[in-house]
Amino acid sequence: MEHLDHLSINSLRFLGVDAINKANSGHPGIVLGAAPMAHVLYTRFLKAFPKKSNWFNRDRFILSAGHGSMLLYGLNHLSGYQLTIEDLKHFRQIGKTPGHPEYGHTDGVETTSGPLGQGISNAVGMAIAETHLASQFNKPGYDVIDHHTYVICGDGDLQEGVALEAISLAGHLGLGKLIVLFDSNDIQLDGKTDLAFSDDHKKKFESMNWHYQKVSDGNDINAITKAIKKAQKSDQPSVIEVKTVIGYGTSLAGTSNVHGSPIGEEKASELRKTLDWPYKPFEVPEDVYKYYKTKVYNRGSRSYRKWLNMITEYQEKYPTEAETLRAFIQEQNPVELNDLPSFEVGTMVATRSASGKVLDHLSKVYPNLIGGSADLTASTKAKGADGHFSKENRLGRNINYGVREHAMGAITNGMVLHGGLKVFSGAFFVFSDYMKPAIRLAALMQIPSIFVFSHDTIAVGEDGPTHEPIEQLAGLRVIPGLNVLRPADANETKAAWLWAIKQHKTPSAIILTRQNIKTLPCVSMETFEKGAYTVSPETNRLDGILLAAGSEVGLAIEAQQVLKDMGKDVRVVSMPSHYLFEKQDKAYQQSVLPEHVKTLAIEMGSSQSWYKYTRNVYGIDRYGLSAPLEVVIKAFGFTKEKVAQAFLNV
Ligand SMILES: Cc1ncc(C[n+]2csc(CCOP(=O)(O)OP(=O)(O)O)c2C)c(N)n1
Ligand SMILES: [Mg+2]
Repeated sequence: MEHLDHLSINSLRFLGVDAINKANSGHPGIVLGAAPMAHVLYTRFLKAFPKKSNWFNRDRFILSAGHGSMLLYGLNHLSGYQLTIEDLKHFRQIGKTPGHPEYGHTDGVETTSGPLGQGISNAVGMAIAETHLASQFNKPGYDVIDHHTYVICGDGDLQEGVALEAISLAGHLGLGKLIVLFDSNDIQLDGKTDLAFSDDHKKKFESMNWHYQKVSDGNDINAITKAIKKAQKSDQPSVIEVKTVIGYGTSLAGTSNVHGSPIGEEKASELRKTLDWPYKPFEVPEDVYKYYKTKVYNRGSRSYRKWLNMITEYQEKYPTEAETLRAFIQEQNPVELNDLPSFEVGTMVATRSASGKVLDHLSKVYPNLIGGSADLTASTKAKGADGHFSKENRLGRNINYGVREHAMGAITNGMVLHGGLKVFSGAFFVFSDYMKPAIRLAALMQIPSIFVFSHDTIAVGEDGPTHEPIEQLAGLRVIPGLNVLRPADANETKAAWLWAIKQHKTPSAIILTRQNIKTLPCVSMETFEKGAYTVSPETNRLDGILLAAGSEVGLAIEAQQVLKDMGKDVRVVSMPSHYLFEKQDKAYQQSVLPEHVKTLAIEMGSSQSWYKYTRNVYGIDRYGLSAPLEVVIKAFGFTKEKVAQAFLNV
């Protein structure tokens, strides 16, 4: 091994060991074992310019095994990202070096990783985004979009279902520029992987249409280099299983004891002797900084400049494409509510159908809108334009996920993180449970993924309780930073989409009906954006309020009439978004839902999320039934008469 490589790899190892010791918390095992492969990747291959960390055509690198965050921080510090040695000294304190990598928090971090399986699945999304945009914009001699997506993952990542879903899809789609380095150390938290795992990685990956290679010695940087070069040539996604020793060099090497606890001062001194490391904690030899400056920073700078020159020529030769690319990257939003298809008041339209129509329209206005469903396109109507995205048709904007909801969520996030695209996914609402970890991460990362869900209540009917959401609305509404939009009709559906597509930092879940519902008097964007508004006012005096969302708004309006006939003058408030309503000032909130006015919240789902607005909730806190929808709805008392009676009973 070249002297400088040796020195650099040990710098990474000791930055990890010492920062983790100082924090008295962290995962040194992976840092010690995987430092060589990470070093090879950065110094030989990674095309990124640390000074311009958001350069659009950079290679993406994802540390899917996010518990190895100190490896990423070490690499990014040496490479010249905005991450000082002081930041590393504050590992796991409030600051730039949190326990697991956090997107938007630390320069050079491409995604939030740590929940195992998510990072590698995000990477599949990034690789899809790259190849889609490349096919759209590249011209002979002008590969303006041309980068790899690299991943380091561990044993745990590859045990997760979400990763397997994503890997399977990546192989099917032939994402050749996705390269995974697998830190294969046969150890995980609880002990040896063979406690719970005996798959044959080679057979598994090959059967999923991946290019598989093995490097038997994780310290053999020439073998790793060769393998990555070979992987780059494959038109299949590649995995390189690199056999490593967890906690390399320490007396705990090869055991799970070094997975997730600091090795301590004593063992760190021993390690200094074993690895012949005369330097103090956080002392990095100047030659290592110089080496990274030459190999990563300067190489990246040259690639970046070359790309800028290419883009300048591209702009001259292909001004239209160049302008479109610019608009994609800058996320421009040209649409207003009136531009979208109109739905006549009084007509019966399922909000999933309205959503499908709106989406078709938006796909025309936004040539960068891409997405698809998890084998439910016909049901969710969440379908992208320009045909199916496939190995043969990279321009297709409809992604067939198969029945892989969880990966769909993570891949959606990955495409959004890549940039240049607006991305949606579609599934049955009840199966949002299968996607929850990815939805949560979208919210945590503050990225504008759009999750479309249809079949929102017991009105699903015959498919019965397995398919009838109950607690899902409450469950999603409590995710901080996620806007759950439950439109009351076709026009609110339009507004929901418009809101979602204009976001830069907020993910949306748009919750839609399967059944036809009445189109209500037109909503304005202004009132919709307030989260709740009076959709049908009281006539003279305010005897009470019926507060509802989704299909129950129409029902509340019918119940309002029943109550009127009984001499009660009530207001109906539609609340498509708790999230947006919470953002309004007290005065507005009070004007819509005055205190001390009898208020009944109505929703065909868990009562949980309504108690902050009223003590009186007409909800469903048990599972549904299998029967025709009219029968089910009646059985649960969601008729205008029953609702009116419930109001009177309050
Ligand atoms: C979804 C999820 N489940 C559990 C954990 C907790 N956890 C973190 S690392 C780890 C073991 C992972 O093993 P491996 O990937 O082989 O890492 P190594 O021990 O080799 O560093 C576990 C269970 C997690 N981060 N994410
Ligand atoms: Mg392991």
